[in-house]
Amino acid sequence: LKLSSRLRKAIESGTLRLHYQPQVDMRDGKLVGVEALVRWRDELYGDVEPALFVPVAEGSGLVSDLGEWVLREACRQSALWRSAGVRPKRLSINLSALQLQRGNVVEAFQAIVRETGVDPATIELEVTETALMKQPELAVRRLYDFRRAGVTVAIDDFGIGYSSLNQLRTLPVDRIKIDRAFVEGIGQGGRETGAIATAIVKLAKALGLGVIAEGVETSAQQDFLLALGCFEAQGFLYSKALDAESITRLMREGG
Ligand code: G
Ligand code: G
Ligand code: MN
Ligand code: NA
Repeated sequence: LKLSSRLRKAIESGTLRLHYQPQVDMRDGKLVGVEALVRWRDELYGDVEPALFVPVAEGSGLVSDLGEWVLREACRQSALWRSAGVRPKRLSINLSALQLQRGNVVEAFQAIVRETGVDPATIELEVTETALMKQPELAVRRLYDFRRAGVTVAIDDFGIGYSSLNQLRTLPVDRIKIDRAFVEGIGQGGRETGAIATAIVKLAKALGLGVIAEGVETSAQQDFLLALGCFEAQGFLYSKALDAESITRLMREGG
């Protein structure tokens, strides 16, 4: 059976899962949010990575089904956390390029908000630069619509795509996520050693945008970013993505 048919079955039968990677304030290690990351364990193929099956979904007409499943599940979980009194301040959800272009994506999200009772102000949508470049006018219009629905927007994997700096000035975004490729370079010697991360943090500050570093794995990287005035991070130094129950425990502990 083809991967796309198995994926369709997984979406329909509810065997996908969301894990949540902590986002921390590096100054005190406290949780400032979580990013939802979809997980799929197939009986035949084992764990299939989203980097593999999200493109499969996009190529086989499953993008809305998968995207809406992720949105609904994340919002449902956020509402659960709120009723348990442990709500994270921010829950980031990835939107694929094609998903952003779909005509009904904002309405679908609003329906999910009504259905789950989630506070949209706690939701942040992550879109990649590449997604914004595909059909820029359409993408920008969608982001404005999403923001009117009450969410914030982050540009994911910033620096590796091709968005122009001029476009960034006019985009309806709230935060930049420094791609982990530029965090990796910090403290490694060679030509780059954090130059691009430095430039991105300066750019974010100059434009009045928030900034968060991805893929922080060492305390040397953390110290470098803190010295730049980049205070938020995700990465294996703090935590990999965890299941919802583990996040609940973390929040109860005040982490
Ligand atoms: O968690 P990690 O291997 O698992 O994620 C790999 C890639 O898949 C990342 O680029 C991440 O943004 C993307 N990804 C993870 N979850 C989702 C999702 O729910 N929707 C979309 N569109 N991409 C996702
Ligand atoms: O592209 P996006 O940022 O949405 O994807 C997140 C991806 O990055 C996931 O695959 C996640 O497992 C991975 N990831 C998270 N933290 C780290 C890290 O510190 N190092 C590395 N190498 N990967 C990470
Ligand atoms: Mn992301
Ligand atoms: Na990213």
